[in-house]
Amino acid sequence: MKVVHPLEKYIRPGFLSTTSCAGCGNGIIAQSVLRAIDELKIKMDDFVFVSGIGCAAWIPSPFFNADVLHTTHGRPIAFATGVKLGNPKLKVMIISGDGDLVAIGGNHFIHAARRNLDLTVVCANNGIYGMTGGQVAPTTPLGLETTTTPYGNLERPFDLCRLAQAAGAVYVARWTTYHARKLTQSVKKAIQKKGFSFIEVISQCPVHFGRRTGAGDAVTMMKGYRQRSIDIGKVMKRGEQELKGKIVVGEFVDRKDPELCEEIAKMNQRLRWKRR
Ligand SMILES: Cc1ncc(C[n+]2csc(CCOP(=O)(O)OP(=O)(O)O)c2C)c(N)n1
Ligand code: SF4
Ligand SMILES: [Mg+2]
Repeated sequence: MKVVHPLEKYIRPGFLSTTSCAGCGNGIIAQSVLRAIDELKIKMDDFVFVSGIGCAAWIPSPFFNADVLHTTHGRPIAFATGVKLGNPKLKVMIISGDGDLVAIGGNHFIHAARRNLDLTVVCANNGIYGMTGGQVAPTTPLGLETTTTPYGNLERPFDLCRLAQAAGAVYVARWTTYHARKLTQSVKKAIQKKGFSFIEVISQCPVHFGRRTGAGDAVTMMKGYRQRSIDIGKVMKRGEQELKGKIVVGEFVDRKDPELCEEIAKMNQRLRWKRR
């Protein structure tokens, strides 16, 4: 008897193999996203998935059996903005890497959050430029030796969740690939949320981050995620020293704010009345 994976129905026929290296966290992220869609029972036809360039950009493209835009490096949010404004009924989800979204794409990221456009952004944060050979990213931890920081990274990394929060996102959460079930629940919330939702997933790149930096193989990296994670609810009780090296996980923001497409629709309605 042929055993069929319950999520296989969401994969484009003929695209069951993956471009990711063995042990990469991207597969876990793909599974969590598809499981969330499955549990919500939303049709793939209702979605447009958008990614930029990088290993994480291959999570939806070409594998998800839906409309998928594989765009240019740093520009997935710009393309997604056009898609959403063109047809606000669509559910637009961006899945891409940390470099793509917050290095070259950083301005698109903060302004989409500021506008509170109804987009769901899932960032696979492996702390490095994976696809191009392990260069430093704005998420690389201090002191880390990468291809482009052979004597250690001197630049402080961004806290992506705090960045999204400060820019105006209405839903912000961080998980690691160890938290696959919680990630699924979080993606479900983000999809249903009206406005700019951001989920950061700390994800292992065993090939570049793991091997070059001594973080180890995929299993060792994921064990590290489990050991180092601390729930945001427990953070207040801990001192700064105790939080050193920890990964704060959980929901940072879950609130309401006027959403851009709805505000545009209201404005058009007002203008129609005025012209009568
Ligand atoms: C305009 C432009 N600049 C640089 C590149 C080269 N480039 C492709 S992917 C990438 C970084 C990928 O890192 P990230 O977005 O973190 O994705 P990952 O591979 O780590 O998943 C870079 C610098 C490019 N394709 N286009
Ligand atoms: S290079 Fe790293 S991020 Fe890219 S597919 Fe391989 S393990 Fe994943
Ligand atoms: Mg990366």
